[in-house]
Amino acid sequence: MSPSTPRPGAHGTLITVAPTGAELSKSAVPALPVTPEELVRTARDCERVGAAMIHIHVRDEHARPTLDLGLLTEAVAAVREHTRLVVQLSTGGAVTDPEADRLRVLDALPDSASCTMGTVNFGDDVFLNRWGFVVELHKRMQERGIVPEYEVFDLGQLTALRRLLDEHGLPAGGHVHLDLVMGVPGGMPGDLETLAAALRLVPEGATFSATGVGRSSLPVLLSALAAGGHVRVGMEDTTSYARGEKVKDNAQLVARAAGLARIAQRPPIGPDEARVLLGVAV
Ligand code: KMH
Ligand code: ZN
Repeated sequence: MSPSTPRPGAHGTLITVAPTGAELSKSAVPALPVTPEELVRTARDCERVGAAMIHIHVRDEHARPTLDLGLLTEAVAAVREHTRLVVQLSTGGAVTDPEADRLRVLDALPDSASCTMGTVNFGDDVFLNRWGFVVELHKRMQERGIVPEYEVFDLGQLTALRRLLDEHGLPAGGHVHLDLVMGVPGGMPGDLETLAAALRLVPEGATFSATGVGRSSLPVLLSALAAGGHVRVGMEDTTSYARGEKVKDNAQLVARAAGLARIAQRPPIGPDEARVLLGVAV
């Protein structure tokens, strides 16, 4: 497909939900889905109101973040059994997770997996993504037919993405999709000007979504829709719905994104269209 031909599904909006993440504690945020049952319920609720893909981090029986392969495999199977959502596993994990565990995530054989394009300060921590590690993730996903979503926390990581594609070829599925993760303390800010600057560096023919962390959630959502992009929302990224109002659940955030996408005349696409858009095998 030539870069000038719109991809199937490109006239609508792909909404990804990131329901849990690895940073928040269940005790601080009781609405956070952490058990397999809560994950499946969230996935179903979010699919019903417009999500087409789910970005999953799992928790252990103490609600602590884990990259346990058994739990990841069960989560993939459970979400597939109860929804049509494109299932994406996080290979980012928590900032403390070793590289070997993060690579092993791919053995759970999700449809898609995240692949962060470089190291970034992450609040008081460092989210480490060495070049050699990024290349290894990219190659293993190529071998296993897993479609990456390249996570971009700062503008230089878009240059790294171009280098990755030049040196190691297109990902599984043949299409490049990336997510601009904006507003992380230490990464690029979540505002219109930075989104516009990032768009100049997005590889030709690629699709993008954007995620605004914390207070940047709404400005990034609105800017991404206006720019013809896709969006990621969820409690991994924000727990505040409005000034002084906590998020009730993930579906509330998806429903708001879906409503805005409709207003923008780019209604949410379903999971089947998302598969075509991303190059995920049907
Ligand atoms: N939890 C962050 C350190 C990803 O999922 O790939 C990394 C993260 C990115 O959430
Ligand atoms: Zn994540």
